[in-house]
Amino acid sequence: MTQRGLLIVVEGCDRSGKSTQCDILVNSLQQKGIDTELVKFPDRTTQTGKMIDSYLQQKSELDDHAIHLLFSANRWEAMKTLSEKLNNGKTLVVDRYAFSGVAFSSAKGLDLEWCRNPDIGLLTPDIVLFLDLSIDDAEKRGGFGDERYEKRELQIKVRDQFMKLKDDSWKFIDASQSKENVEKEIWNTIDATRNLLQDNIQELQFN
Ligand code: FDM
Ligand code: MG
Repeated sequence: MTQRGLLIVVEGCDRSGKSTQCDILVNSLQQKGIDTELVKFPDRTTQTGKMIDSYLQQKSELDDHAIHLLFSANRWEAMKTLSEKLNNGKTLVVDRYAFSGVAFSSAKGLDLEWCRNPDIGLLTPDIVLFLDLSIDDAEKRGGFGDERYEKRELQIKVRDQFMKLKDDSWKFIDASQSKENVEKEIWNTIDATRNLLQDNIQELQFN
């Protein structure tokens, strides 16, 4: 029987280096001979993803609850494919997941518990890496972009919400270090967790 792949989630505020580090991690895992694929949420290519993309680019307006549910639907529609891949032995590195969903919407003022509900039942990550960077440091990295949420005040609130969501299983990575050092710290964390999980890998869990 093939051992299932790992579901590795990478979270963090904007400009923390998530996407760069996800690419590096996928490459490193592949080089070790581990069948790995990158997944990104929101997936802007699907029908829900196109609505989300238009909203983020401020080309359309949506009620805060409605966009929250769309982000969640965007994950739900991927679950069948992702669980099949994992069960076939593929490891997935996921750039943002439901934690971003709850952190951003609750930072806008929606009730935290209400925000959690639509994501109940999604695949549970084996590892959550949180790329930790202060908003001051994030801003020093050339400022935020033009998308809807890329504003200092909101980013500060999002970070506070992430801190409410974290639990003991999260691995905090100091994202203010050089790219190479962040890469090393992530690799060491993954390697340790992988060894730990290898002998004791559970069936896929749903939260
Ligand atoms: N975002 C992302 C949410 O508000 N909810 C979600 O569920 C997810 C996955 O969308 F500002 C926000 C976070 C970010 C924006 O993300 C787009 P990327 O990673 O910058 O594409
Ligand atoms: Mg962005």
